[in-house]
Amino acid sequence: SASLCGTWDIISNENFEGYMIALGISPCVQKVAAKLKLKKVIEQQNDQFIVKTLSFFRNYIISFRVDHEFEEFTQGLDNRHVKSLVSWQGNKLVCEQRGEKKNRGWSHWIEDDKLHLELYCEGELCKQVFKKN
Ligand code: RET
Repeated sequence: SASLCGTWDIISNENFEGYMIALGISPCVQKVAAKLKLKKVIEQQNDQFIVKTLSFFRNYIISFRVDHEFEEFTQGLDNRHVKSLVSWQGNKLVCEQRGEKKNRGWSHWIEDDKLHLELYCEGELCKQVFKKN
């Protein structure tokens, strides 16, 4: 399937607010975060990924190996410790984040030259779309 690699700029962000509320993000941070022009930088070497979520306000950077569970600390986000497992499900790179919050995770895929990201937590679904920079 098409590569996720590259530098991506957000063009739509549906229900980011609901997702942030589900995570318990403070109202002040929500207000700032809702307006951010997020950038994703994704790098891949074989089964190893680095995903950078960048903005003037805060950056969130993770690296992981597909099919290898890792301890993720969601620093600057909701500051929780989760056990994360990323795997390929067809053309989608899917992450399950096990921890205090139920039904939490995300999935990334390419569709029509756009990067799609769905973020979910406890019944809230946020859909973000990015175009190649
Ligand atoms: C920001 C700003 C502060 C508040 C929130 C944020 C959300 C970040 C998210 C990052 C997701 C990253 C993923 C990486 C995959 O590899 C922008 C740090 C809530 C949702 C899915």
